[in-house]
Amino acid sequence: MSEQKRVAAIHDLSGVGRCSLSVILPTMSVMGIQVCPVPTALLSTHTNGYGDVVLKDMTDYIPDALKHYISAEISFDCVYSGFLASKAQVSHCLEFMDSFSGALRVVDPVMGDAGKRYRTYDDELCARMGELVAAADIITPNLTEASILLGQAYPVSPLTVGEVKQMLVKLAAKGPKTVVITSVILADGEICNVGYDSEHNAFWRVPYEMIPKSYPGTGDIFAGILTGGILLGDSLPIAMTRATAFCEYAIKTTFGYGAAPREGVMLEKCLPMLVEQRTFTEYRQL
Ligand code: PXL
Repeated sequence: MSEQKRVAAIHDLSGVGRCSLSVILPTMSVMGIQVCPVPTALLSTHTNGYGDVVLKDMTDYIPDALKHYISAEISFDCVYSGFLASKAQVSHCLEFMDSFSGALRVVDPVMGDAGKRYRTYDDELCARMGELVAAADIITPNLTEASILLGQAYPVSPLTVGEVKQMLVKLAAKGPKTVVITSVILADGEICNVGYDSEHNAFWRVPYEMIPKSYPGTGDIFAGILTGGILLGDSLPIAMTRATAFCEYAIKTTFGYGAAPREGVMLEKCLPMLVEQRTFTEYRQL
């Protein structure tokens, strides 16, 4: 019997720009996890830097694919949702999660970055994302998405540890046991990914070096590796550190080569790092 974990990844497939399924498939596969893509939309490129995008909405496909998986008695160890193309897809993700009892529910509430919403997300879709968050075990918003979910303004200045803990606790109060917020600038000068395990009342931070460029898809890579780590038995701080270490390495590689940011990180050069089974321990308590 295979012990391999199987994940349904409900996310978009963008042809150019190294984000969403294009980066989740290779990273989680290298970790030894079977990723089954459930595309929410097909896009010619991601929506950030290539002008007018061709987008084919896959809303009708998702419930039909789910029906097929149920009738074929296919099960999943995890249902992981990301970029959604319509409000109806929120209901489809909930149906997917409800259909596989015991599956870990991971919601990456992809909605925006650097204080701005992605152009395909409107108020209603952002509001419905809250329903998915409420049903999740683990959520992985960046600071922009965490602010949207909490109905708060995007913080323009660094946050105190107390303010960050408050955001983590308020998000956990919406339902998920585990909350991770990425790209947080702390008042003590550190740039961190921060996490909260509400069952053990434990707060974590994983600092990383800030690079003065932003690459699309790094949040997707982070969420995929974090999910993979948890499925393979990592604790929260170890999985956060594994995901942070890989993103930092991929970003520094890409920055070092001077590649165009809109193309995302140079993943192909970096994947071998994920074969390593060692644990990553550069986390601290928040
Ligand atoms: O990486 C997040 C993301 C996912 N999917 C699409 C995007 C983006 C960010 O720009 O445009 C289509």
